[in-house]
Amino acid sequence: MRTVFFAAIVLAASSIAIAQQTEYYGWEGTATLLSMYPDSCVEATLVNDPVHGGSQSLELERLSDGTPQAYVAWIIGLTDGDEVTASFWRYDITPAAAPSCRIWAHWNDDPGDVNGYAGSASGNTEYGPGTGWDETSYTWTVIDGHTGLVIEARVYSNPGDIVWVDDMTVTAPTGTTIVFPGGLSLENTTWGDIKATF
Ligand SMILES: [Ca+2]
Repeated sequence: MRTVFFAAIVLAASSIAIAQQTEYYGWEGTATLLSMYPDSCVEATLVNDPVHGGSQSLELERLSDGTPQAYVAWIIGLTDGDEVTASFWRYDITPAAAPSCRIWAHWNDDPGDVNGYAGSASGNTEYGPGTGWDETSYTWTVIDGHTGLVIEARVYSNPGDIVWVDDMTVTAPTGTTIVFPGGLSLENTTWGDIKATF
């Protein structure tokens, strides 16, 4: 996944004339999540069935009573007025009932810590048809001086509920950094390290 991340940087650096960049993540490697909140709120596993694309998807089993926030992408270097669109495919087969999955996000104004939190950024309130795979997406517009956004997959509504996620796409302005699971060695990485790679 490190290769994917550096490829993303090269792509970003080579497309300065283009306003937006789009990156893709399909859980085909070994990384599951960037982080989560609260701690131990989900069990995240890579599985071979069901799969939307490739040979693996992300399985999320809710462990906590509170709504789990599974961090699947992190966009750094945003400024007011920027637009970020994220989408992923989700799988559940219980129409109008749990388990269900939503795409959501929160602001994170600390570019050196994926666990930084600067308030909810809302998301797509639809739970989907619950008839197998469907794609959910949302577009966030940056306000109030926020500089980072963390995309979440949320699992509703009870401990033991399981959903699957696959084929994620994030579009953000050129010049920002899109981080996917496994894309950074977060515990050893500072914003200075990130800047130094450009
Ligand atoms: Ca996949």
